[in-house]
Amino acid sequence: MTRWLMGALLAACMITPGWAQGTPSKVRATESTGAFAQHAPALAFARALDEREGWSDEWAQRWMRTAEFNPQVVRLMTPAPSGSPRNWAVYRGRFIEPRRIQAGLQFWRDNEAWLQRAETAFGVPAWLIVGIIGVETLYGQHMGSFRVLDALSTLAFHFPPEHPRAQARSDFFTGELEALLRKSREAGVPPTQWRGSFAGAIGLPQFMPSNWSLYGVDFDGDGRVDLSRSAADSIGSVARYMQAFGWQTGMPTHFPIQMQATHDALQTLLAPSILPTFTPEAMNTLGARLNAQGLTHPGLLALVELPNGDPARGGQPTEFVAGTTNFYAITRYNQSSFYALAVIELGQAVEAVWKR
Ligand SMILES: [Ca+2]
Repeated sequence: MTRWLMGALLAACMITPGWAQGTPSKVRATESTGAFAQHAPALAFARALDEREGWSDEWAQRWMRTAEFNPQVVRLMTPAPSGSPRNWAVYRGRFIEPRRIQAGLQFWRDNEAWLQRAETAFGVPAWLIVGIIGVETLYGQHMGSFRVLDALSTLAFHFPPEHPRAQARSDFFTGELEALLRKSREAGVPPTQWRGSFAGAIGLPQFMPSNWSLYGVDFDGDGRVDLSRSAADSIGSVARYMQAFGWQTGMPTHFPIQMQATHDALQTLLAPSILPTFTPEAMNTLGARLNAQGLTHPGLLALVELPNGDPARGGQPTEFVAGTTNFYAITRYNQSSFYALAVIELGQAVEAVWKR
């Protein structure tokens, strides 16, 4: 058994154990044996943070020294060699399936009042929240067992250099490591205690630490935001996040398209990617034919391309939909049109059964 596997199994047995609300002075780092104990850039980062925050107990430096390098995190973050073409049908099949729809129905049943309250407070529909939490973690069943402090330290200081945006990503994860240290101190929780994905996302909605601080909601009113164990807090936080990123109550997410565009027109339509850019009339004129509802949509649209593998090797033809600004808002959670459409279809599939 590899050390990583052993760590993962151990972590799985103690995912987000309960903690008492502590105070920073009592939550002391007792070991200083991590791989980052001798890592000059990491320690310089921590020293600067301690100085900036006025942490005279050297909170950041002490915890930085306990962080471990995790090679599995680097492997998972390294881009796969470009090979098989993207396939929406395969991706969709992983999420829009009976087991996940059933679990979504149970989640809706268990949390009906919270979902309703979120809808009222933030204008974000229950089906969208159910879709997001279902795609992210299967309603809390797959929240990740990586030690978040190790994952973020590894990605901040050893980001795979072959990634096309390595420096920007490394900066991003340094910011998230800072947010984790700050959040932990505020909550009186040892930074080593958080478990999450290999990218450092935490809890039922897989929030990054900075999002936890910015958009976390104590929806059940117990005095803290708990995204690992409180479905209510997770529901409120997802709703607040979607509201903050421009969700507009009542606006559809997308419309069907009958594709009749020429090759050149298609390139024009795809150039802005998922950013809504075209009026319905312009899109229709370029050959992406909308139905009556799409044609009367008052806002801008994006042509969303959904390849189904390589048609020359048995793949189905590429599908297209017209995404509204609400479709775009979902991609602020995860920048992928496959992700956004899976969230929409899962949430609406669960809602269809719920309302039956
Ligand atoms: Ca709470």
